[in-house]
Amino acid sequence: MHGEDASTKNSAPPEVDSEEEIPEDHPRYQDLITRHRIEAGVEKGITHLQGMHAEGRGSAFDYLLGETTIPTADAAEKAAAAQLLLADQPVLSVNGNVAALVPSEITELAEAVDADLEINLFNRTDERLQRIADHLKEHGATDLKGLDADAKIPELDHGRGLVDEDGIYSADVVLVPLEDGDRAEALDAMGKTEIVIDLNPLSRSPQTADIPIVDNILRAVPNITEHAQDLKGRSESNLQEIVNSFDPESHLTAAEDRIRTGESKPES
Ligand code: PTJ
Repeated sequence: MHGEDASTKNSAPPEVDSEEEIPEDHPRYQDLITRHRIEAGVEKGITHLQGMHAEGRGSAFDYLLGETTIPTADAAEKAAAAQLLLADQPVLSVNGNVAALVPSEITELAEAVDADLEINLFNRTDERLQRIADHLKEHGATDLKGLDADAKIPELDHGRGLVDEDGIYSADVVLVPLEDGDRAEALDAMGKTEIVIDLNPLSRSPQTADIPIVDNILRAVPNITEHAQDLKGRSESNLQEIVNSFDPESHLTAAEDRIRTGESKPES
């Protein structure tokens, strides 16, 4: 997508009521799908209005990244799959943007790595929690955590610190996509192994993560699932090797270089 004239290529066809109406041959098809899902999420009461701002930021980074999974992001996604398969108690955290963008895909990932799904909201209300739970169930989720909220992330005030005692609170590995930096840091301080999906390589969340993934969640989640399916049955030592050989710093640097210059540096 680099070098395209965004002003002429970005406009959604008017009056799109369902995503099937978005033409698949549109050069920015994936971006239009993303915008449509977030808009539908807000209308359905599952995505917070601030989720639109978050998506706008993400979309700008994705445009500069070339709307593609760069090679080091693919390596991060493979390492994430291996780490989730190695975990004793993996949990995938779901907020209002994640629920709107990848409800089926995150449910499929949870099944592939035998993880729990936990709804964990920055702007927490019982009404939105329930709507997200219903929405995820419509997309195949069966067992959901996050509704009990019987534990608290230390040093994090308000509803955003509330979690389930038998979910995120006691998990060893947590996937936190599109996360606020404070919460990512607080989870890190609890000693969790954190996997973060975030299109901004400079954000505190990926900077804090053990495995940062700078990629669009729309591409990242299905790719982690695919890697997990390929890696199933591998020995623990082989999975650990995959995790150990992933270098978070090089991935963050490669993503930042790509965003700043539009070019991928050759692997050294
Ligand atoms: O549903 P809630 O109440 O939990 O609120 C969710 C949001 C996302 C509003 C909340 O967590 C928030 O304000 O997050 P931030 O601090 O805006 O961070 C969101 C990060 O996600 C930003 O760094 C964006 O660049 C990134 N992002 C946005 N869309 C995508 C993305 N990363 C990957 N894929 C995307 N599609």
